[in-house]
Amino acid sequence: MKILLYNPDNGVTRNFMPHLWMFLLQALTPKEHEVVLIDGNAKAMSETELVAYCQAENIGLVGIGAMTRMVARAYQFADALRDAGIKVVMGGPHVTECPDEALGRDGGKRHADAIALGEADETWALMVEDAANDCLKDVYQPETDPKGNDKKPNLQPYPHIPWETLDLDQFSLVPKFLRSTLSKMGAGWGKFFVVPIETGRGCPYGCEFCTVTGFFGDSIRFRSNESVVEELLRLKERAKKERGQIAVFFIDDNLAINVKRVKSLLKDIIAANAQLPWVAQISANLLKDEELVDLIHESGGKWIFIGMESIDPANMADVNKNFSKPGDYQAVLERLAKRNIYAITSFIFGMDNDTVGVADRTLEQIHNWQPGLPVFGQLTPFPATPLYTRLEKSGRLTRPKHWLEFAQFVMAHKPMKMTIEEARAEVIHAWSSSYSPKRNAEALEAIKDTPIEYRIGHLVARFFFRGIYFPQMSRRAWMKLLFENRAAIGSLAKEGYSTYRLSKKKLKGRFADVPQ
Ligand code: B12
Ligand code: SF4
Repeated sequence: MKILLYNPDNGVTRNFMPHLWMFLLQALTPKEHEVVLIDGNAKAMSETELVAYCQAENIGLVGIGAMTRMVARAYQFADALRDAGIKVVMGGPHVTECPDEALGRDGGKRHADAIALGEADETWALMVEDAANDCLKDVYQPETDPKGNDKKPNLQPYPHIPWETLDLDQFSLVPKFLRSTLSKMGAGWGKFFVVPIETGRGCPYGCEFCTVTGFFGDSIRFRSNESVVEELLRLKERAKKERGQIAVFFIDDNLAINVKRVKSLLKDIIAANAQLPWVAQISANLLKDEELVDLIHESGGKWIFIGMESIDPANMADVNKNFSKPGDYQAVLERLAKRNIYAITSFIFGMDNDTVGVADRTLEQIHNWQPGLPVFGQLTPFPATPLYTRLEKSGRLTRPKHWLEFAQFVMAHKPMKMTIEEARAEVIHAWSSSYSPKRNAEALEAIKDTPIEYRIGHLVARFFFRGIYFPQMSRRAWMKLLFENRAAIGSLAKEGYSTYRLSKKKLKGRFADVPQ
């Protein structure tokens, strides 16, 4: 049977990185079946185009994964495929949290022939076999322990994802027309992939708005260091062969949750010379450790995603995230910046103690910090989270099924001290101020003493990261962005060119005395 694994985009913006679940399930598929992957973030398709593709390629089963944010779109694709007689199975956080919706047991339309609840590493092969034998059950769930909890995969051994041979072309971030020219630059920039790798699963912190503790559990399972290092080495080899660049996103929810373990992993990466530029999520409380930050730097860490959420400690207490102290943020960012590591700082507005002006108060703080990539969202009650239950019980949900009527930056409940419209205006104000051409130029100015490659990386990251949250899909939108930032781009290009000429001159001088 030929299987397609499909991840829809959210219809508004695009991710910069493919989803790990697709590669993982592909690796776990029994060998007699062929699996192809399409990520709507990389290859935009309409429902009609996807159906036509599946018919032309004789696809017998489509597996669709989705976060809550893109589930309405996932249902549209699933409906179109099922209407054309193609079997659809679904999995991922949203269908696990709302299984009745996908199966049409809540009175709505049925969207999937079958669903996988929770982690599907150990149920996927059975699902595929049942689909091939035309005997799919409605629900596939991992075995449970005597307490009724899912038995979780222990990640040892970890499936072999064949990065060295996978066709990754759809995921390259370099536009086709620039590939040939850029492949000749330095070590080669003909292709640029951001590849997801996990080193562990689970989080014990249980923040009120988050689905992770409920989904993956509060105890953490780690892969062995050897298996992570081996995967990095294969990726590094591939980047070299293709004259391209590969960066890694360690998608663990908190890479440093066990400090002793992460230090040993980073030391092993350094010892094996398996460094690739990497990004990871680490909470601020764990970044006080100087040795850890040194190891992050030496092992290739470039950007750290920090869920700062709010500069107001009362808000942090409300969402059960007291372990992260706003008073520590500045020192953490300085510690990172000293090693040329920058932070993606994530904030949530519309928390219970937020009032009008929260964006400006937050921006004022951010402007005093080392420049990073701030991102802003509004407090969102995802299904099956403690936050959802609290708001539901107190009758505060204004759109209990907000995912079926997605509206960007519009809250699904009434915040305590401001209106939904005010909260939306705060989020938009924070975004537009943080990524205006003026602010981009200021950020570059603030790091003017760092080597030029860091500053180029910073500006490029600013352009790409914004695209996860704002429409930036068309060539026109990109051209507009580049035009607006032409001053910053021009000055970096000028400096880059003179640095290049200078280094060529120096090289020539060094060889002048060598007999020809
Ligand atoms: C990496 C990541 C991202 C990346 C992008 C996603 C990517 N390309 O990987 C970035 C940083 C861009 C991102 C952004 C967002 N993210 Co995010 N992200 C994650 C993260 C940390 C890892 C995802 C991952 O790969 N997990 C590991 C894999 C193995 O797990 P998995 O995807 O769940 O897959 C397993 C099962 O679910 C199942 N499965 C999954 N799909 C399918 C499909 C089929 C057919 C089957 C059978 C099984 C199956 O099998 C897999 C193996 O067991 C998760 C947290 C987490 N630990 O999962 C949050 C998470 C998915 N993100 C979340 C959210 C909310 C967001 C944002 C909406 C945040 C925001 N406010 O803007 C944005 C949305 C972006 C957008 N464009 O719309 C939530 C989703 C909650 C929910 N119910 O939807 C999560 C769970 C985190 C949280 N705090 O709760 N995210
Ligand atoms: S927000 Fe981060 S730290 Fe909090 S529970 Fe979720 S994954 Fe854990």
